[in-house]
Amino acid sequence: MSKTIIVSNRLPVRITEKDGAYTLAQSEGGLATGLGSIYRDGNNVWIGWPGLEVTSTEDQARIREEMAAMNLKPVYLTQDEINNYYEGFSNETLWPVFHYMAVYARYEQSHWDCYYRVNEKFRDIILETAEPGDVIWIHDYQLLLLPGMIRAAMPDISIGFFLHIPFPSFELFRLIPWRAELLEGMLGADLLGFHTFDDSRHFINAVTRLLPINASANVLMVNDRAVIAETFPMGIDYDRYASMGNNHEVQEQLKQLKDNFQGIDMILTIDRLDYSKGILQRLEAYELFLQLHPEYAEKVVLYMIVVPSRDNVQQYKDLRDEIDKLVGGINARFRTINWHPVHYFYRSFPIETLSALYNFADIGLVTPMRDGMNLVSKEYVASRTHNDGVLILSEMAGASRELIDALIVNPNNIGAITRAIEEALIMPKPEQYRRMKQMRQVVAKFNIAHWVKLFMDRLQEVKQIQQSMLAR
Ligand code: GDG
Repeated sequence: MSKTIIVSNRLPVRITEKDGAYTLAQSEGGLATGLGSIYRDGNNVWIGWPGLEVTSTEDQARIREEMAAMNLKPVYLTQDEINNYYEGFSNETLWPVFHYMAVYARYEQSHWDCYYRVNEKFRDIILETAEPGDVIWIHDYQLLLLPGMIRAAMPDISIGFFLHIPFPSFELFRLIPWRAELLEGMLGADLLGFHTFDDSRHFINAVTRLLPINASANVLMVNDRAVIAETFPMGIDYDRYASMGNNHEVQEQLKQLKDNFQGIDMILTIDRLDYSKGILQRLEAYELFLQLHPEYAEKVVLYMIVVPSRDNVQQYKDLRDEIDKLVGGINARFRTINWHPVHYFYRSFPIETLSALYNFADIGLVTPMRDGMNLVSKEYVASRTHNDGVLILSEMAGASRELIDALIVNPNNIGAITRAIEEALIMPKPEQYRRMKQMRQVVAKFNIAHWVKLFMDRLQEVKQIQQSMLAR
């Protein structure tokens, strides 16, 4: 019987080490939830890196065995590979260029060489498992070469690829020294999925500009094989967020928030520490708001969670220091005896705390400079079971194409964010209900299960299209 193989850089488990003993726990991420029903089924499997270096071969074997029972298969990476493939090429070349921050990009031959080798390492482990008739679904920018490498070994197998971050316009993409190799790698897939129409257009455009391949609409002919590039905006587990307000722990925390912030409007922001998230610009906008509206003193707070990430990299360290400085400056300038205008947390929280905050906050403020989709905006919407609250959303987030009833802003326009905060704070309830209801319908319908099904069904269709073209 054929099986489905999911491949991503990280496995959907959290693995922790204490005194030489390893523990595995299911991860709660959106992708893990969405694909859970697939990889746990029958002899399907999810292949990826367990997230930390395991050096001893005995430990590797033991973890491999334990994971096999969970339908997982680890790809072990050495510290050198983590540094060069993951931190290096993935996060210091592809990430900045794909997020339109090319000034941060490094182009190192040694990073590229290692990226290539690690993609081969993934290929070898897939080839131990894959059989003709199987379906392989590869995820994200760390594995752009993998579809091509598998195609070379198994010319007829079904391969889907989904990119979770934006695909940049050609003028950005062309900067990368290994641009043609990257596209050739991606074109090993039969179906390439992107969050937005623009991302898929940018990809098709890059292919036709850089390779001797023609496109007819979204179909690219690669050696007589039709490859299709299409838009699949990713959704969330709507029911989970919509029902979490009934959870005892969430209710307890919600009660505490109500006691602590009586008569105060809360603006909520949640991001991973990253220069693509527009955290500094958002703080500047809030500062300007407080300056222009002294009447809001003691009546509004910005509740800001920044989840630590990559802070061993200088740019990220600098960003963290800048945030510290700005938050300190705003609080020093505007605070009163009873009131801090910014509540800033540099750490992660359990999902129950996020849910309580999503339920409580009057405004969700999501202003990335660039974001493939942005799931936080959808989680906020799904949690608003009373249909009140206002979402302020950057036009640079993929989610802005679907959540058109948010207050949409250009994240570089500080004045526009400030005005959106003003507008959100005085928005009449009926208008809040109207907008939130529309957005909730979208998030409920195009949920994660819908996304997975749409992609898998389409991949099957593409294979049929290819076969009928061959028969002609
Ligand atoms: C890529 C793309 C695209 C955040 N803080 C905590 C926490 N979170 C959870 C949120 C949300 C997720 O992390 C972050 O969502 P993103 O949309 O930013 O997703 P990423 O995986 O970071 O990024 C992005 C996404 O892929 C999907 O394609 O949308 O554009 O960059 O789910 O709730 N969760 C917990 N504690 C926290 O403190 N438990």
